[in-house]
Amino acid sequence: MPGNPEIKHDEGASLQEAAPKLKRPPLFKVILLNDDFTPMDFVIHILKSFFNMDEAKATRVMLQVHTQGTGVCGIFSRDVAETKVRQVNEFSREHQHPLLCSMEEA
Ligand code: TYC
Repeated sequence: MPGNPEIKHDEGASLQEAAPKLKRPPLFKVILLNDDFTPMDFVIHILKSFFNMDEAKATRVMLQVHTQGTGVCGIFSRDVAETKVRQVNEFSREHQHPLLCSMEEA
């Protein structure tokens, strides 16, 4: 009898699986840091060639870094962000510029 308080209705409770705890993998912001030495044109070139920005967007981001100290180049998976950071820093060193690229969780 469904309403009878003497009858227990918990059959199957012990068979229930735990809810799967699926977390989305974290995303990472790739950022540029300002310095006093890297030429503005070089930074614009980096933003166009490594982050597929057009001239106008690259100029805006470069000026954001120049005036605020930091700026976001893009948001990527961990692997892609790590590769971008390494490529930008290697390219800057090859050209004897101190430009620093880094990443932080978005
Ligand atoms: N501050 C640099 C200059 O005056 C330009 C610059 C912009 C450097 C952005 C780094 O991430 C940077 N030449």
